Amino acid sequence: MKIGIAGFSSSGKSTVFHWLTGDAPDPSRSQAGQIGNPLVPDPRLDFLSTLFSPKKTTHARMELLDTPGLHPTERRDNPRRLAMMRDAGGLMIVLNGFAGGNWTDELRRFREEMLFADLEIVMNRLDKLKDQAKKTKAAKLRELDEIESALLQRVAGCLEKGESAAAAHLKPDEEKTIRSFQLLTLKPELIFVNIAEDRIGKPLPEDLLKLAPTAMQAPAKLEMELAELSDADREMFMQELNLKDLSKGETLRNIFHAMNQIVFFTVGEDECRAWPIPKGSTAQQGAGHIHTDLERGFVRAEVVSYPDFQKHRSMKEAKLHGVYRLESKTYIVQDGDIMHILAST
Ligand SMILES: Nc1nc2c(ncn2[C@@H]2O[C@H](COP(=O)(O)OP(=O)(O)OP(=O)(O)O)[C@@H](O)[C@H]2O)c(=O)[nH]1
Ligand SMILES: [Mg+2]
Repeated sequence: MKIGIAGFSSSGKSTVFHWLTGDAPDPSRSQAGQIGNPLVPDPRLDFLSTLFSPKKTTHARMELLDTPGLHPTERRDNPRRLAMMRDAGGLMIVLNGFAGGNWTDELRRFREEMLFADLEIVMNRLDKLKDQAKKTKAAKLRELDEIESALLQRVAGCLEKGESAAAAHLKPDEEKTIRSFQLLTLKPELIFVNIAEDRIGKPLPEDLLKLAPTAMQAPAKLEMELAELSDADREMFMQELNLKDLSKGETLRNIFHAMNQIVFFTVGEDECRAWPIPKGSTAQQGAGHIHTDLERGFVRAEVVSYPDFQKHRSMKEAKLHGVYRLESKTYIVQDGDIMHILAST
């Protein structure tokens, strides 16, 4: 899943991209959007790896796309920039927490840009459907257009009230009908405030949390500079700054979860691995991420939840203690499950 780093210009997106991916922004690629693939650190996988000492440990990775920022006043180029965000499956919205502006206001204005852009797409499509209705003769096609039209009117109703398209609470099949429009306000999002040193340890403002309850903050630029120091120097600076932990790992995990992604683990002496899947996936769908043959030939999944595995440390011990389960293809995978897929090939 591609996650777009979005925001107004100069909010610190490329700095955040550099911090999270380790890739320095390449100016020649900034217009097209630079992509990086950071892995998602997971202490659970590290623990499993100490148990099995496998030849290989493979963390989940995600795809981050650094997009050029929207200009708040010179908006000529904004449509193209918004289009880049559309292509992403989710958004990390970076607010400028180092230049002294009002973050809540910045978020409100950014959301407004997204709402207007979505409304424009929805209205254009509604106009088109209206024209089409006059020409289309086939009853079946007319019916499909009417369904789509009613759906889009519902979405437009939300957008006009200043609510996101997500507030229309679309059912999965409805969501599918309008998926191709890639509405920005339908995407999962994480609000990230890129703060300056003087905000370390202070909570986010209440009015911002009211708008975005899962918003988080970190001093991206400072943390990147700290990462380049020797361990001793880093500790010294961190103490001086009253910075308890570096938050890159937590930020990556937060993004991952905000995008409705979870992992399941496979373990063994060859490889311990985290497999990213959308939340709500079935065991059979999860198996398909490993190999299509495992999905096709799926018979059962041997499953132990992470806390149980942590306690008993092997499938065998889990079995002895009654926390080992055999699940069918419709089982909904839980974050951290240790799974072994049994398939007929
Ligand atoms: N003091 C301070 N400056 C920062 C911080 N983050 C970014 N900057 C500075 O702000 C300027 C813009 O940062 P970028 O990361 O390039 O911002 P951007 O959002 O990618 O900008 P566009 O791509 O042009 O929209 C640069 O000069 C950065 O050095 C920060 O946390 N603290
Ligand atoms: Mg940038």
